Amino acid sequence: MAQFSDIAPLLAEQAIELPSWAFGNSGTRFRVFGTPGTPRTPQEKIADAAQVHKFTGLAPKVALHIPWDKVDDYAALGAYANEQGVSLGTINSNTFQDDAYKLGSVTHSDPRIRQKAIDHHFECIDIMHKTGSKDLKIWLADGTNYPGQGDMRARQDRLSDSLQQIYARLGTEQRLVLEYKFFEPAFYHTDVPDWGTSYAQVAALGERAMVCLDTGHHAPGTNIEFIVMQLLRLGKLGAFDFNSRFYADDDLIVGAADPFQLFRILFEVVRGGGYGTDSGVAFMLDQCHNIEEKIPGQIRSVLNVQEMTARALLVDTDALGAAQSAGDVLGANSILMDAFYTDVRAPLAEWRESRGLPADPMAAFTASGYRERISEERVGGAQASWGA
Ligand code: LRH
Ligand code: MN
Ligand code: MN
Repeated sequence: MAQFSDIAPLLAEQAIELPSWAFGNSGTRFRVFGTPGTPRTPQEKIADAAQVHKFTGLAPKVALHIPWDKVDDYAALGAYANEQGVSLGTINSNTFQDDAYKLGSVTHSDPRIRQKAIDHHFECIDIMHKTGSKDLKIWLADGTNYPGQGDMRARQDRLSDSLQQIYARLGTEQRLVLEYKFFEPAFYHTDVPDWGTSYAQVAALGERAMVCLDTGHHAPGTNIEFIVMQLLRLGKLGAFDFNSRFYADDDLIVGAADPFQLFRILFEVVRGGGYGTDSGVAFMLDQCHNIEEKIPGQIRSVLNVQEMTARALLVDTDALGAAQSAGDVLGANSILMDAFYTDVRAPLAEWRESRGLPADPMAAFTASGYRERISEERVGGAQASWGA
């Protein structure tokens, strides 16, 4: 197996983007349990995200969701983020909350509604120019609930046409990243349900259109690392939305439900050239914290990704390749498992200290007094998402 000192320089390349909405109160359709000190503004969400970076060194960017993070002056918001020690990242569009989109957005049969949805994406691109964001991330709630409700083929054609218009509007350095999800809120059919549909749509657009893989958006039992491998092989894996799930789109802390799955995914990322500063694969979290505290929830999340990345980097790929070629089924499996079972927490703590970071970011955040300060200063924090 590789030594920790061999992989240490690679760990320095890790950057995980945080979702602004993880810092607001959000949760299930049932009770949304608030946290004292919840941000009331996009600025306060960014300030909280900056704490995660301050204590872990892992999260230099914050993704925005429009209109949840709508402000008058995006350049000023970007400058504010820089003052906090982070920068603005992906812009997420949102065509799933207006009454107009009840029967669809960019796939809608009514050209006026379709135009409204396209215009929203144009607005997001304008914002990207002001924030310096590279990626426009599109997730669509479009779909139907009943067989016969919509013409699935016509909807796919309209999707393609709308995406073309949006793609054409991007700047030369900007990318379109299309996220898929197998169900919810539509239950009979979803217009972008799987990686294949997302791939077919983005492949038709061009080089700067990519697929986003949200780890919570697959049927139970799906081999997600296979999808990772395939998209990297095809040069179309643009981004991850990391989270974990037991049943559906649970949006729980990444690596909490199934650390082994996270390890397997990250191993394929490394294997396929998707890791590192120049890989073109954006690592993002997409999570909600309903019963746990939000800033520690995000700290735990980035540390989980870091731990499984370190283990994935430790795999002895030469020995693995040899075992695979020799047809050594159990030998190959044990080489992978050796890396997975390696506890990297102590060397990671040392590595953090060597870079001027706290050995234990959770404890350092608790000791900082930030939580107490925001609880006193902020009253009436914002709802982040679905129930708004
Ligand atoms: C959809 C989704 C998508 C949205 C986010 C709030 O389930 O994963 O990425 O933008 O949740
Ligand atoms: Mn997502
Ligand atoms: Mn989701």
